[in-house]
Amino acid sequence: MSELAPVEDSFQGTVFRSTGKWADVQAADGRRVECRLRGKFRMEGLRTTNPLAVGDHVTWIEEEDGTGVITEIAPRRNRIIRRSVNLSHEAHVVAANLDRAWLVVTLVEPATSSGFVDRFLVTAEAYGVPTTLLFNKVDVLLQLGEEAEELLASWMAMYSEAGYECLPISATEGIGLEEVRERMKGGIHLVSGHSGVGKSTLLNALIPGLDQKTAEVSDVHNKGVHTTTFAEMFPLPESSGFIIDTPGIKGFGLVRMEKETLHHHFPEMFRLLPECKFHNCRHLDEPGCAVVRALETGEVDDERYRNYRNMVEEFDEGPYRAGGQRGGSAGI
Ligand SMILES: Nc1nc2c(ncn2[C@@H]2O[C@H](COP(=O)(O)OP(=O)(O)O)[C@@H](O)[C@H]2O)c(=O)[nH]1
Ligand SMILES: [Mg+2]
Ligand SMILES: [Zn+2]
Repeated sequence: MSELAPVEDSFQGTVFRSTGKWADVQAADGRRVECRLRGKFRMEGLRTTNPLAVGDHVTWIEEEDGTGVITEIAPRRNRIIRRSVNLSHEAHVVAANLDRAWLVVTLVEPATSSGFVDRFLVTAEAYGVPTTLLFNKVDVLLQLGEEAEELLASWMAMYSEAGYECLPISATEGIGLEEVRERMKGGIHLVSGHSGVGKSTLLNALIPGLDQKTAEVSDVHNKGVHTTTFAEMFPLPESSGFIIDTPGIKGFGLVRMEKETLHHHFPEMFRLLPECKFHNCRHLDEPGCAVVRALETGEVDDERYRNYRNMVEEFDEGPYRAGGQRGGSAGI
């Protein structure tokens, strides 16, 4: 008589929706299974309200009733967390294992500020998530004439020189979307940006049949009702990629960032650090600073630098202050 326990078949998959203890998991072959967690899981020593997040890679075994039991959560490559709404010491993991963030920016209707963009980019850097800027509504810009076109060109120059991929698109006219589709084949992608910039319109264009509510609908019928913080992930057609929509989340939240190393998250400044006289130069008022020199040649953009200084000041005064209400975390 053998004393070996029977070997259970286990499967690999990715969580594409998660509400508390249950998660919807998609297997590599496209099969979808509703799974629950076995026992207690604690990832990375974090106290989280949700042990499972969208984007988590899991192992599960099948139950007789067709549901699954998750036995393992793979270590996360990265994750976005937010402070839980109810319990201030617990974090809510919004999404995990992101390959890329796509920040939708509009220069008109509505105008996005570079301060907002830079805050997002700094946080994405700190989380280790590469970001592409999508300049949406270029159809509107093109109708506004030369000045508007120059504005777009200057923004694209500012961010591509800083090291970010920039794509001009129009979600309604289909401009530039083929490139976005191509770039999203495979991997997990997060779409973010201010309200009204066209995120839902973009998702609808990328995923036919998705039918996410856009401004025209939601403004009339359910003004300001988008309060859910549960992210949802949708499979992209004709690809193994996923796209994440985060309704009600305007930016990345809660990342531990030290005031002293904030400048590490500005890639164009970080590149210059070895050329500064002091190895721990913060590019503020130190002598022999290569970043300050680069401002004169235009190698570092004034506006990016100004936004950096503003963030440093906010650390000193405000909500990011170490030991302050947010415990030294920068929330956006
Ligand atoms: N002209 C133009 N309008 C757009 C474009 N993309 C989105 N919109 C419009 O902008 C408004 C807000 O779009 P929506 O997708 O709801 O924005 P969200 O809040 O970011 O999800 C809607 O009226 C869309 O039709 C675009 O590329 N060009
Ligand atoms: Mg929307
Ligand atoms: Zn310096």
